[in-house]
Amino acid sequence: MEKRPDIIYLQKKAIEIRKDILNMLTLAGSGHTGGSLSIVEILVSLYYYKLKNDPVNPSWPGRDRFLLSKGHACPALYAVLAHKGYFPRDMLWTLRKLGSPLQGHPQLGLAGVEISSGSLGQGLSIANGIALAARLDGLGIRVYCLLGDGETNEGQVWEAAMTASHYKLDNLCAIVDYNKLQIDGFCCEVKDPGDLKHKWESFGWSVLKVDGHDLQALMDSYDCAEKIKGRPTVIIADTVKGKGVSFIENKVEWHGIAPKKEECEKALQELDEALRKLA
Ligand SMILES: Cc1ncc(C[n+]2csc(CCOP(=O)(O)OP(=O)(O)O)c2C)c(N)n1
Ligand SMILES: [Mg+2]
Repeated sequence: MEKRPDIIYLQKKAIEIRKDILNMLTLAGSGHTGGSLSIVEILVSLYYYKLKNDPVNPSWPGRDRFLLSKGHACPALYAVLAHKGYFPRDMLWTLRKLGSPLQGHPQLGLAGVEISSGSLGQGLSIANGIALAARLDGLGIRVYCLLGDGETNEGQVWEAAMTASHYKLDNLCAIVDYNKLQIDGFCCEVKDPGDLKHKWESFGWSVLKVDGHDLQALMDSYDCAEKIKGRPTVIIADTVKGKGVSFIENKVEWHGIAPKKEECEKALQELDEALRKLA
């Protein structure tokens, strides 16, 4: 079993990533704030603990693959990739600028980005293909795919879910960012996904539920998923959209807008306070 990083180090890292996300979005003047903030711990626990990866050699064939199917949350992915050393952190401040490789949705070509995404519903199908090919090639890698809960309204997700269980893709782990909100309302009001655990189980998946902001619990769930053989596993990560900033948390209006300068300053103060408490 991999050695676990110090939990305070990871908690601090999560706050630093949140600060970078807010600064990036504020400088860009547009983008997805709530859905980026909700996935920070999911990404930090993957990239700083679970994923076999090599930022110096991002196309190393032996790497585990991470696919951000909910591509609009890419500010979180970009910030984590920069902190891991895939590219210089200064590039973060070019988010959404003309000619920047850091566009509003991820594009292939940027180190660490495995798929272009943004059109919701497609990531799990691609993850199936990668997981199947890896098994045929005897690569011994794992594939992780992060979906939004609203995204699971897409029919393609369920076609992919059937495919994965049909082919017994136990090297595949889906993660659902269960933040209960989507673009213009609460998921249960827009199109109620119902009992997600039940649904995935009936599609032949093994299901784990976890507090999506508890780094230790997330690391446990990735370890547990790896041990489950003969079927794919989905981790339903209970999260709060906008997590970490009081006036952004759980607010539908913070889906597709960036903070203004004053809002960003207020948010950064809150996060600095959280950092001081950890010190
Ligand atoms: C195929 C497709 N339809 C619509 C959109 C527009 N869109 C962007 S984000 C979003 C909401 C997705 O909700 P969820 O998956 O819960 O992600 P969260 O907002 O919670 O991060 C929508 C509908 C899209 N990107 N792709
Ligand atoms: Mg959501």
